[in-house]
Amino acid sequence: MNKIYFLMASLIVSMGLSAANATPARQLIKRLADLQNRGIMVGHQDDPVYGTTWKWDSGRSDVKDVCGDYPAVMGFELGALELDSTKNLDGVPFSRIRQEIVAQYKRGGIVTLSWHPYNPVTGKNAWDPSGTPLKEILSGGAVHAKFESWIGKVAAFIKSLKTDKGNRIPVIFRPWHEMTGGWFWWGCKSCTPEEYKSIYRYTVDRLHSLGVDNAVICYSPGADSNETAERYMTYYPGDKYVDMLGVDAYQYGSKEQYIKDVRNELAIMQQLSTAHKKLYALTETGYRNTPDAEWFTTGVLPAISGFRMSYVLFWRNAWDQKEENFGPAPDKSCAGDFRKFYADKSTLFVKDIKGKTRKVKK
Ligand code: BMA
Repeated sequence: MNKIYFLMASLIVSMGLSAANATPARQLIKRLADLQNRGIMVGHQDDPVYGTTWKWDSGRSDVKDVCGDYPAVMGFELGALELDSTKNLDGVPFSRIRQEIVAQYKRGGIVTLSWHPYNPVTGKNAWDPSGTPLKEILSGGAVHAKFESWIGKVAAFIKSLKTDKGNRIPVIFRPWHEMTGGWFWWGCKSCTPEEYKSIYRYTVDRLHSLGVDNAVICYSPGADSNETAERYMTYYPGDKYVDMLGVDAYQYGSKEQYIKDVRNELAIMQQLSTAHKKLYALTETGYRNTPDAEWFTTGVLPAISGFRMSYVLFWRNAWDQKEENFGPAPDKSCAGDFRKFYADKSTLFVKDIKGKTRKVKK
């Protein structure tokens, strides 16, 4: 009797403790799992820091200027943090990024971080795939030490994301993305899948050993028209290292092809997400300058509809590169169509996710 009582009591205590002690990352995973039952969240990279015709204003957003609400997910970029720069590679101050992450968290939104670090061997930017940098990192020595210090800087930044009360803000961190392409120094031209997996595991282990408990880790290959589950998993570091499956898929050719390719990617990810018990999302998408005025409702919606996934994120409306414009904006021909996309009951913006109620179709 005593033994049974003791067992039950310790079970109750451990359940209580595990709920109370869930890390910010685990809490976010749970929230994301709940939210995907309500719809697909819509995200935008660098949303509150610059847009198609403005930069560095505060309280502004191209998405909000079009539909009256902020995106549910905001993406921010860490590239150049590793060099101790005060601004990222797109000129956004890290202090501003931190401030916007806190603001997004306060309004009930979600944050995701990308990272395009410089090549640690050549000192050129992320788009320098020359040599075998991962081999050099893994073989120890000066490059390894530099790499280790870079992960330390990322850890310090993620740990510094806190509310006024000092609680850590959870974020989705998406390291070493688009490795299936050959353009980054961690991509398929510059390393073997095993080297890639080692670097990925090292990164996640190091973040955790440095005390990062607020990062949900997302694995994001680039899309491929001939995607298969096997190809998708080529660089997968293992269930222990990943919380979310992602894919970066843009429209380059016809809309029909885009819809077909994205649906194929998402169908594969849906199966994998069930088998591996992971979340999944369309982590980057867009159609350069959105030349199709109805792209959001006739391209994106048919591509994502029916999937019980976490989010879709439109890449940035770059202030510094005119040809890099992927989200909506008031002066773009797709603005009216984006309002229809916003009104669709399957898409979720920040107001839709902060409360407990489902979005009501207008
Ligand atoms: C890439 C491009 C680059 C940018 C980088 C980090 O996809 O948009 O122009 O520097 O992301 O934001």
